[in-house]
Amino acid sequence: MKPFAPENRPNLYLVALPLAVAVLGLGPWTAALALLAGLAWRWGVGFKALTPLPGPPRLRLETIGASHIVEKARWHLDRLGAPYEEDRVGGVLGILFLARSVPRLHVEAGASRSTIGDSREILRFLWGRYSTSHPKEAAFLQPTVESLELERRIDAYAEDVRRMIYHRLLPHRTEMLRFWGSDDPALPAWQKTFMRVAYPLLAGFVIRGLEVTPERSRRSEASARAFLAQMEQRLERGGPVLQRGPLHSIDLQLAAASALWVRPFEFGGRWYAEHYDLPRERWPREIREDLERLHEEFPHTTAYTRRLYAEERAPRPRLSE
Ligand SMILES: N[C@@H](CCC(=O)N[C@@H](CS)C(=O)NCC(=O)O)C(=O)O
Repeated sequence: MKPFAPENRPNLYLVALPLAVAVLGLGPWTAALALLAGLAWRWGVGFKALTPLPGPPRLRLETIGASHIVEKARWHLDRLGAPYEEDRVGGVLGILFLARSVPRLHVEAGASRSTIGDSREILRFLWGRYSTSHPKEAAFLQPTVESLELERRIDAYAEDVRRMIYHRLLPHRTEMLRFWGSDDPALPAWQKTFMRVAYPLLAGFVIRGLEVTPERSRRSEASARAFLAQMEQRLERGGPVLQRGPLHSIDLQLAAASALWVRPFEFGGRWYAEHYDLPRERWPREIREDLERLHEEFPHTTAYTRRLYAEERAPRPRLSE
């Protein structure tokens, strides 16, 4: 989502070329030469990127603001201590312009570059990459039959929570824009301006794309409650979710998926708290009251989520590679 970055400039040039040809009335030979120049530029940029990078592959996590699915990947990287950089984009823009979802983990090694575009696959990659080099730190990522089955159900619950929150928050433009990054000083100005100007378009896109209708939201709310009722039983004694053994990735996944309604202060880390989060008093009152009713209804999940965030969310020391 950086159209003006040096590696994307040839693409911009090629997109603008037909317009320039029409406006300037360039003949076929000049147009062909201009096209060849653009293709050569793009080819050169591509080859430059093939230069091997020194050291191990670099990890870059592409994210948006208030996403609990992004938070799942970010928290796992932080807890593992994997060295990575975060690359934030304004909410909804990536899916609207590039048809891609977040989180996306880019593994950059110069000549070979890969991208993983699904949070579950990111967790499997981290387990594969770090389980032998750092077995102690990566142990919480080990998948089991039970954890994979729960992961599938937590992902479905996370989608229900997202629909519940969008349904309530989309009519509140200022608050929604803050969650999408309108106050983030690190986001490019064009993204923030676009989000503000095109808010009705973005909101409509979310409503259609994620089926944020009153009926679907009601059904999501019922499924989320049914799932939480089962988690309450599992967490009666204070956790962990698997009811034995040390803390596991599945605990982090449940806490991250619940974070949008539990609202732990530590969600997303320091940058998020400063530029995305809304203090309690700035939440629209009816939404806040609705969410706080869930705290009373599901006290074990609420307490467990708060505890994990307070005790386990701080990034671990970076692993040596
Ligand atoms: N199954 C995917 C779902 C990811 C997903 O739905 N991400 C949302 C954010 S919660 C997204 O990409 N939204 C588009 C955007 O805001 O650019 C995963 O687990 O990674």
